[in-house]
Amino acid sequence: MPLHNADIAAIFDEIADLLEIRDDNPFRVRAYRNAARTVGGYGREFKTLIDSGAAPPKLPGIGADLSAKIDEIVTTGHCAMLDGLRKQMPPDITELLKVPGLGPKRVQALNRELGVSTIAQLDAAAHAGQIHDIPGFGIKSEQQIQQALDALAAQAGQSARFKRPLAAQYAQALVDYLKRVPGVDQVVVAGSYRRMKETVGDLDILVTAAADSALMARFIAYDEVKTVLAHGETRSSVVLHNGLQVDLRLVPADSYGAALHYFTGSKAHNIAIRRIAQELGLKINEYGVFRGAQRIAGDTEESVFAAVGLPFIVPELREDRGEIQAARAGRLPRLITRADLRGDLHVHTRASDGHNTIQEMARAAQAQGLEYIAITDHSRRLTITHGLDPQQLLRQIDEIDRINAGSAGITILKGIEVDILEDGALDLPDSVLQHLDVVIAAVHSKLDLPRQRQTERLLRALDQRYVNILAHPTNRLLGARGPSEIDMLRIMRKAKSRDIALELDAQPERLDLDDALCLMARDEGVLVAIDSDAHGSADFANLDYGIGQARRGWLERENVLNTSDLKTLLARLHAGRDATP
Ligand code: DGT
Ligand code: CA
Ligand code: CA
Repeated sequence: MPLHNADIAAIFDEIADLLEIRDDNPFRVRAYRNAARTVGGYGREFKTLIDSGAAPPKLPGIGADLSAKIDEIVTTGHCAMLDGLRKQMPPDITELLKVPGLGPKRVQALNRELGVSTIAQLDAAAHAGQIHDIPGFGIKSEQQIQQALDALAAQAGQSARFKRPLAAQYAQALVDYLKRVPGVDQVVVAGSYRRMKETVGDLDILVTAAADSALMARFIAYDEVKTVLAHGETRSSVVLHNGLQVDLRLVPADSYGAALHYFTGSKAHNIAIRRIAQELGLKINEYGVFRGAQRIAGDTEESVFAAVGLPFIVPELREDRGEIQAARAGRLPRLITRADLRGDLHVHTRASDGHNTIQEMARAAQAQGLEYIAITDHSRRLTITHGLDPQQLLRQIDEIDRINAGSAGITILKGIEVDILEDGALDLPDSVLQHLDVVIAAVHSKLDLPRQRQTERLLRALDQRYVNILAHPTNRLLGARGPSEIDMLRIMRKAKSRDIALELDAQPERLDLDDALCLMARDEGVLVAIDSDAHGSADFANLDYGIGQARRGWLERENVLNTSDLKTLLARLHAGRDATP
């Protein structure tokens, strides 16, 4: 089975988990955690580099010891240190970390106090009411654990969806492989992937090829393939080692457009288009558009849309959420592109839980074509992230002034990601916030308050004078945590009245706002800030995911705060402060 950076990262993460569960040195834990992040986010495969004899790259936080471990993993497929740790610990204990709300510390306590080391034992202990007596737990946490276990059990019945970065890594490698098969012409990934959905259920790949190409044989022989579900002349399906299903279809060149339209979907969009075709006396399927027996369109997607009287609709909009009516009326949005983003307003550094310095982040942002970034580390309340207190923040402000004075090409704005406390007050006083260019307010605790209280909490935070942006508004984590209960319409209207932007946090596991909420923000006239929430210099790539989500949410350049040039941006940020609550 091929070895990817993600596999190396998983090994480092497991080491960090095990070390943390057995209460090892926190710096050691952090070193493995950071290494996992760095390796997982590195753009080139370590295995390819090491196999080719190239010198391994020098990466921040990867010293000689970790470098040697990477070498060992790549060459042997194992890590002796992990094997050793596993032998010392109960075999399934890291499974417990998958229960939302259980971190290594709590797993350790459960194991120490109750001998719990499996999900089944945890379930039994929760049912027996044994958990709430452990120091640090209580009736509430016992209930939460039970709920989380029920949710996990329900999820186990459904097949997992893949987050975009992982799907993209496998999709691109497979497309490259298929393009190298002799006789193959076009290779395109359709389905939800092409519609830029945040997660995909499976990959749907279309290929045009010469009649005598060995496409299907080569496809099922791909080295990532674990199981072949179907193998035919025009259609095959496989499951890769990581569990991702791939459906491959060979389509005739003159049906390419019709097939691409059909397999791009969504199903709801297809059905709506088919209804229009029927009204026009046409038949539409994956082979083309037909009047009687005569084919009138289908070689390109444009021809398919034109046959039903519509201009081209981009894949991101094809959800039957009004795109067909808009296309008819000539009112399709001019969707935002990555090139429209002039800056990034949510960036972390080593001062809190980031991995790079201010200068390193600025350089990386500049290389991505950005004109400004805001440094927005966490505030003091978030102790696990080493949040800044007023003195530390004021020192960072001075440091940014010095860096800005001595460098050109990119402007560094002074900011903070200030914690919203349970009552909606902020973690830092106005006397400190007033020195900043950008204040992002964010909830990181008490995510499960009842709807009314959560809404009041956010409304109160939005009334604080210096707030410019509400970060990751729902706090959902894809596949792990649902959105907080919030009356989003009231939040949006308050934000609009105070010139506050809502964030689309572009971390691929957050993508919060989601597409539907972006659409709502657009309708309500609230500005959206598309931010990387970068914690390392490679994370500016997140902006692409954010743009994908924003496009699915119909956002145009005018709807997004950080498409402004610096002067306009600063004016907008200041306008909010002067709008009286
Ligand atoms: P996924 O894989 O769950 O993320 O979502 P999709 O949209 O990729 O769905 P998938 O893989 O089941 O099918 C790919 C496309 O094929 C889908 O977007 C539209 C088309 N399609 C599938 N089933 C039907 C159907 O019953 N009717 C129509 N009109 N189109 C369909
Ligand atoms: Ca699919
Ligand atoms: Ca499919």
